[in-house]
Order: sequence, then C-alpha cells, then structure tokens
Amino acid sequence: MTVEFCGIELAHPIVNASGTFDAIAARRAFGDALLERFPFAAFVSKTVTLEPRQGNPPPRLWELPGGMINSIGLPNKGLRGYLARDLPELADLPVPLIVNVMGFTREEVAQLVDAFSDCAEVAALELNVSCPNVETGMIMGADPGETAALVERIRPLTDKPLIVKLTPNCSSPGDVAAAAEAAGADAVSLINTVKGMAFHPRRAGTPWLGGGTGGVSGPAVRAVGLAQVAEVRARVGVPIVGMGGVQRGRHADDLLQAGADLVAVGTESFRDPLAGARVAVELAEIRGNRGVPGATAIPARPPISDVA
Ligand code: RRO
Repeated sequence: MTVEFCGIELAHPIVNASGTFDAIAARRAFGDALLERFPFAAFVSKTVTLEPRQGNPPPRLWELPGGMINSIGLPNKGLRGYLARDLPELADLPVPLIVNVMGFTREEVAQLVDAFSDCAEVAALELNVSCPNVETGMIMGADPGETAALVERIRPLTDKPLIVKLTPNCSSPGDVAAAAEAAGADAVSLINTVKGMAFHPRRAGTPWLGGGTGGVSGPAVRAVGLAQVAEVRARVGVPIVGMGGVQRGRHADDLLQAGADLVAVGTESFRDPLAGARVAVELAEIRGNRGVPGATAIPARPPISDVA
C-alpha cells in the first residue's frame, strides 16, 4: 500500500502527529528492534524553535475520559542543539524525516527553514502555526492573511515540501488552508489540539495546568478532526495529513474518506507505542476488503517487546 506524498514515497499512509512519539527515547528503550519495526511510514519530529526552551511549568497533563489536555509549552534544545544532537539520531530512522518548526516571528521561522533547507536528512518541513500553548504560535495560523504572509516569506527559502499545520481554534480552517495553498504550501496537516482547560480537583476555580490552558487531543476531538478535514478538502487541492483521535484503522479510513492523503496517529501512541503499526495493518485490511487498488494487507509481525 505504498503512497506518494509531495514526491516522497511512503510504505503506507500512517505517520505520527508531531510531539506524540519520542523516537530517540523509543530507540533507547527498544534498541534496533524499533528500526526493524518502526510504527510509522514517516517520522514527524517534535517542534523545534530557534532558541532552547524549558517548556511550561508543571503540571503539564490532565487526563480526560476521552483523551487528555496538554500544556507542554514546546520544550526543546533549540535549532543548534537539534542539529547537533537530535538530527544525527533521527537520521538513523528507517523512514523519511519531517521536521516541525515554530517561530515567534516570521523572521525566526525563516531562519529555521533556511537552516534545514540544506539538510539532506530532512525530507520535508512542517510549519507549526497552531500551538495552543504559546500565544504567538497560534496567532499566525488563526488568520488567513498572517498564514499567507508567513508562507510567502518562507517559500523561496527551500525546495523541500512545506506542510502547514493548521489550528482548529479559528473561525475558518478552510480559509486558512486556502490561504496557505495560494501562498505556496505543498500540503496542510490538521488538526492540532483544541484549546481547553481543567480545574484543580481540590481547589475549585484554580486551573490544574501550569500553563493555565492546554490543548485537548484524543478520541474527544475525533469528530472535530473529521469535520475540519472534510471542510479543508473542499477548499484545497494539495495533500492533507488528517489527524484527531485516531485509535483504529476505521478512524484512519474515515479521515481518508473525508479527503486526507495521509493520517497521523497522536495521543493513542502514548497508550500503545505500536499504535501506528496496528492502525496501518487494520487500515490495509479495511481497504483491501473494499477492493481499493494498491491496498494490500501488511503482514502482522511480532510486537517489539517479543523481538527484543
Ligand atoms: O508543546 C506543546 O505544548 C504543544 C505544541 Br508545540 C503543539 O503544537 N500542540 C500541542 O498540543 N502542544
């Protein structure tokens, strides 16, 4: 069931949602078995910013009946740290690498894109204009004019495919997607998390999360992702990476039916690190049974814990 995405050949249509699978930690935990059975057809790394960041104060997570709220706040080593320490390890993965970047100004994003444009290890770039946990991250992506201005500034800096990660927290994701496409984006991905809040269970009215609010993900937002992918598909011709609460092959198939070209698994990977591989197998079975050309069942292989 190989698929082509922005000129990149992928073994199947399932990738990870940025920030939901730490491939470097997983390699330490599972060793080379991770490389032999990597759960995703491409790896999308956690957001990189120009300068190193500590992230938001704890607590950073709140569990919901249908998912969770995160307020991680982009902790990362910064561009120089990423290039020196993360990139060499991520380049060892057996799948194409997509680097997710975020800047607090257009010029910061330009510096990041410029720095990665000559890296042979990087197959594509994802522009995060949708982080709910840092105000400026979302402002660029909530307004079609701001998104267009950003993509127009970035476009000449790289030949690599540019994917714009859209926020559900705006009045019209379709307008923002159309603006990104018109400005030269090669693809869009959606949804990032939905802004949410939880109060401390014993201190009424006091926010639980250190950042005050956070981003809701998991099954709770599956219907939002599906509706927004369908809305965006009606507005753009570029490929779409669809996501939002995918736990099973059926959920991935729904997003493909709504118009996505690839599907990302996010929150489910925290519960089951092999969720991506499982969803890919289930999806191949569903589509194979329906007679979708090119959809063949991916042979089931033993879980990593049995191999190691
Ligand atoms: O790090 C985060 O808090 C975070 C990011 Br960058 C994002 O894009 N989406 C999210 O839910 N959390």
